[in-house]
This record gives sequence, structure tokens and C-alpha cells, in this order.
Amino acid sequence: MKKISILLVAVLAACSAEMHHGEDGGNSHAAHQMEKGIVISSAYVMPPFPGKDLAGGFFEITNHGADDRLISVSSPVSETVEIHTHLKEDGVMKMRQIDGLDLPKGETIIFKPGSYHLMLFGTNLPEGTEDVALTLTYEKAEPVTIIAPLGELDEDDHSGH
Ligand SMILES: [Cu+2]
Repeated sequence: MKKISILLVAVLAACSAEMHHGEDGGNSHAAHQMEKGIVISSAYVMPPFPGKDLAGGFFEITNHGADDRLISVSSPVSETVEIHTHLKEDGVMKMRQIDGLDLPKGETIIFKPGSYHLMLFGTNLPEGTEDVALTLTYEKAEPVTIIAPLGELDEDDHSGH
């Protein structure tokens, strides 16, 4: 006599950190801050100089959630996007690519000229482009795509890019 065993396959419980929308009644500012997770603001992209294809990306990034790390950025208009910082070496400021950036809980990091910045290589902006999508990938949080308006080129800015 054969015994037939039935395997009950358990449905994998979603172990995602599901937000409990609608449960806080919307009256808890702290809860909302947590739900906001990582917030990007003041984003803009400096378009390439005429005849060039290197653009720069800038924004403020605030982590309202747990410690995390920005690990990569991509854009549909660029071949590669690198995260850069400026370091002082032998008294000279130099750009360096970094392979990620820690985002400690509760901290704001500002990407700006002369500091952290994105470099968008192989950037092709069709005529009339007004903004650029940037997708930020984190170690823990879900990837987020933001729309960054184009900044205005300052012809006097010869910052070496
Ligand atoms: Cu750079």
C-alpha cells in the first residue's frame, strides 16, 4: 500500500516591510517621517556643455528611515552615472568616484558642485528636454526614480568637468 503524502506548500509570507497605511490616522508626524524613508529634494541636472556629453547631477538626500546606503544611480539619458566626491589631496581638490554613499538615519547629505555630485557620462538630451529621470538604488530601501529639472549652464563654470 502506497502512502500518498500531500505536501502543503506554504505561501511565502511577504516579509517586506509593509507600510501600515491608514492605520495611524494621519496624525502622527513622526510616523509620516518614517514612512517617507529616503527623501530627495532640490534635484537638478546640469546639461552637458555644447558638443559634450557629460552632465552633472545634484540634490539633497535625507534619510528619515533606518541606516541605508546609496549604491548606484542610473538614467535613461546616460550611458553611466557615477557617484563622485571631492577630496583634498596635497592641498588640491580632486574628484574621486565612490562606490556608494552611507546614508545614516536622520541625516541629510547635499550633492553640490565641489562636494558630492553625480556625473552622467554619455548623456544625450534630445532637443527640448526639460528634465531627466534618475533612478537611485539603495542597499535596503526600494529603488526610487526622481525627475530632475535641467539647470542652466553657467558659461563661466570651468570646474574641470
Ligand atoms: Cu565628478
